[in-house]
Amino acid sequence: MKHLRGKTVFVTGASSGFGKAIAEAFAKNGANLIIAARRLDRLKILSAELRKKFKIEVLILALDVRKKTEIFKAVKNLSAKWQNIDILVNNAGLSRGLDPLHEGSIKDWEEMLDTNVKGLLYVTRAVLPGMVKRNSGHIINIGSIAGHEVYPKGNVYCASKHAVDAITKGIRLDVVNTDIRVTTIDPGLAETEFSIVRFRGNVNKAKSVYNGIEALKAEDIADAVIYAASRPLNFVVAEMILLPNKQASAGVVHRN
Ligand code: NDP
Ligand code: 8X3
Repeated sequence: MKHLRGKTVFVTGASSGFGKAIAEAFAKNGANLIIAARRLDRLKILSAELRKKFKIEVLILALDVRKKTEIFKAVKNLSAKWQNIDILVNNAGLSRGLDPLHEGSIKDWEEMLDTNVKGLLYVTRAVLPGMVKRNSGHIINIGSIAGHEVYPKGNVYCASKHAVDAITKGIRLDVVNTDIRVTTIDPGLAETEFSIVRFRGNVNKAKSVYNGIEALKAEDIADAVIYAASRPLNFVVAEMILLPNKQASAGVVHRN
């Protein structure tokens, strides 16, 4: 797509699932990429594949979005070539556990809030000033249906995604006098490593989340991101909710 060729796109959580598919989709459209996550080995493999296949440039950042000092340092130290980030995709995130609040693990809550909320804020705070200065850019947050509705035992994860929804709206208000665009893409059930992480490696339990439905694929989310990113500059996709056809709401799923 001509709008995306040569753009600099920063994708957090690019080592797996949506982030990896989003990076691939931007690469396919000729964008240059900054890919970030904690698992450097995976980023190296992805980077080599994308460079070779799409002849684009890729910068790898080994980054834990919970570590604010490292984030600000990494963004500040970007070379001139990489400094002008056109599109930031705040995708890094996770769920831990599925428990009633009175039995929930405080450690799990902190990990979700530190990653999904504070991590997204830190990365945005580091990147957005450059966009404001240049009067151009696009922030694309990966929210969730869990940012619109709460499902049983989803308490803190849902709260973290409600926060992403509020932050997205807040940024859009704060940059309304600029040409910057702010989008949230909010999927329902999509089969990635998300549930494996939620259930700490219990693959069978993770699989059962998607039993009897055709869940969304990471590529479906990447398609939506590319749609939003490639609209003309006067057009902002403010919010998109993406559900598999047999999911009617966060908690209502018809399984065959
Ligand atoms: P995956 O588990 O497949 O991918 C999660 C990504 O986030 C990984 O690349 C992981 O990288 C990265 N990540 C997690 N914690 C950190 C951290 N502290 N610092 C940097 N990167 C981190 O899950 P998905 O692709 O499904 O999830 C992506 C986003 O989509 C999340 O925000 C999730 O909440 C959201 N979402 C998922 C849905 C689903 O059903 N799958 C539906 C709606 C929203 P690494 O571990 O290498 O750091
Ligand atoms: C992930 C979607 O409904 O599995 O955000 O929590 S859900």
